[in-house]
Amino acid sequence: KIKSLALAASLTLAVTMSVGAAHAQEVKHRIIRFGYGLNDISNQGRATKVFADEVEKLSGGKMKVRAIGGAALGSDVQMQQALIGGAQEMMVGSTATLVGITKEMAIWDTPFLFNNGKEADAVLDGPVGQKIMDKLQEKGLVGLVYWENGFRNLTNNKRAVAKLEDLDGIKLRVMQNNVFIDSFKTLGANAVPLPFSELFTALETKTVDGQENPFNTILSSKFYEVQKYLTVTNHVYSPWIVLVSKKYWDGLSKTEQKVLMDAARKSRDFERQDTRAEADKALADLKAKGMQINQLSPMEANRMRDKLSTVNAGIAANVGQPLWDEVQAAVKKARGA
Ligand code: TK8
Repeated sequence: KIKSLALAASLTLAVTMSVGAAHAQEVKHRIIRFGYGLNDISNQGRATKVFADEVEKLSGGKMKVRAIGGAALGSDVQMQQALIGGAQEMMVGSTATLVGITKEMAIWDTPFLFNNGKEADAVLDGPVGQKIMDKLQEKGLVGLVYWENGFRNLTNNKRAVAKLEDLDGIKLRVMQNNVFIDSFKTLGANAVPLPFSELFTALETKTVDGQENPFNTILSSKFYEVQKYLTVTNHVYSPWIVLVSKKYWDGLSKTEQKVLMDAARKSRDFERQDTRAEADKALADLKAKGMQINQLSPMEANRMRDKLSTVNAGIAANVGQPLWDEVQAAVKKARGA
């Protein structure tokens, strides 16, 4: 009797396991709403298309990504909340707008952290980049990969900014993020946090005088139509991050999760290449569109850097010194120093 009970138990276990295994490999028909803030002709839109095509291909046409750009599903912050609540499946947006959820994300807002894309790739794709990404999970978000938003540059309508003092009193839109608010206040500007989705109108109606974003975005969002002056500051490198709702993710089979992960990696590699190629010629395009370009002299760049060192101390205190040190060490390693 005892033997047959044990047999029954092990049979039940075997059946459960094989059902579990089948489930782990199952790929269901799914529609994934993937939201983003820029328009579909932007680098963000192009890479989203690559992601969508790859998901469809890898899932044999079963999983379909509905790409919804232009912040039609809401601003970065609104979409993050929809993902946490399970009302939306995926998005891509700035890491900077995540600091209210995961404070460690502020590390990527450190002014002048990276000198070039190669350094950024090495640190973001390395252990510390993964560690910071993984912190999102306890808040209901799963980060898949970092994309490149890029090095940010300053535009405005008031005056050519060639030195630190030229920033005085310029009403500058910044992302909804304390490090950005602090940074630009420290530099003398009047920093106004606004979602990206409201930015073009705010510039057009002169609610704000200026903004800062990579060349790619200044071009694809047509900011040149409403901004005269551009200063090449490269003051910070912004990553984008591809996110999945954790509620949704946990309901996927292992195979489905792998489809999303593999497609995300492919989209990342495409996106960085595409973004860099576009950035390389964007400055000439913006000039041709009539923007007046200023290069910041090395001396002025150093003055800005010095002023911003107080901001760095604030970030270190906020994310914790050990994490700050870990990132600095990773940057040093990436630099080969
Ligand atoms: C797009 C934003 C944008 C960012 C900003 O949703 O807000 O200025 O650079 O890319 O995430």
